[in-house]
Amino acid sequence: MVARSSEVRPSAVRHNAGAGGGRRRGAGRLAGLGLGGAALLFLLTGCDVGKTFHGFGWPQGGITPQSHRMYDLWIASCIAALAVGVFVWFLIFWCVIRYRKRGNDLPVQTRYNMPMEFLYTIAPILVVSVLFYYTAIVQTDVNKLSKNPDVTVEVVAFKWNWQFNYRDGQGTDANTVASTLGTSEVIPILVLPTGRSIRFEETSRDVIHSFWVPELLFKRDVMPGKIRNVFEVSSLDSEGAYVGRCAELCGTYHAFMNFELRVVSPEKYDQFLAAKRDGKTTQEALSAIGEDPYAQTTKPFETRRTEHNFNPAPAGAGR
Ligand SMILES: [Cu+2]
Repeated sequence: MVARSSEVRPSAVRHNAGAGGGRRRGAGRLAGLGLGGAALLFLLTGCDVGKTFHGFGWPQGGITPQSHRMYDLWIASCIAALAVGVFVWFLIFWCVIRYRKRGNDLPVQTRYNMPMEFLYTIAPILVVSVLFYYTAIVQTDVNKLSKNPDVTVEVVAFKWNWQFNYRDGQGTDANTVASTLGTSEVIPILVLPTGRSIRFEETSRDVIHSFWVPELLFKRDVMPGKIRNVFEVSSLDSEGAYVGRCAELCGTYHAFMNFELRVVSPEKYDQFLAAKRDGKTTQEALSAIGEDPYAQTTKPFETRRTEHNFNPAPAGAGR
């Protein structure tokens, strides 16, 4: 049975009788809730929320300004989602307890309550608009390309390794001045300087791969054909060795497709590039600038390819 809105039920009368006091109490509770929320927010901003909650599942310690902005967006979105979630849980449990069944009377019906319906509609739109606004700002910043980046490197992916070409300009018309090629025995090392803007121009020789250095908090697909996926970081902030991986399942040895990003000082980078231009190998050039010539963060994988397991004849063949 559905109650018509014109019906006045005993429970409704009881509620209406105390409506003035109830509304005041409701307003008081709402104010208390708002104050509590503000206090919680104040407390949370007092400490490093990201660190306390381990980045809410995102890697911490990004090494570019872009990664810091993406990280902050992630943390803020998580806090917003948690705030909404906790508020909804509170409302659910409050309704369950406050309006649990007390008799056989149908409770007061609140259909066509315009303020409530308006709130249902406007609150999600507001939340989504705020999230969209900040996402658009960060995304635009991350995708921004400058006219004249300090360093341009061409990332060439192939099954199943990487080649890094240091370029003298942007686009396909530029020339490669030095190159590093990965093999099954030696992990390719991409040497880049701190404090300079770097453009990555990606292209693939065969299938779709994905260029991923976890510390950039960023990955971008490497596409075959004429598509050149380009992105930039405005600087690399800390020297060190960072593992890089292919993040797109690209075939049998996809998991072996690792490389290393080695971030060095601008002076060392210039010396490295000069040595490479002089015809030195990447390992010799790294040794010349006092760096470990081999990858520190990953090692070549054992492909376990032998004459016994390489394309073995199917069982029973030849009998
Ligand atoms: Cu791949």
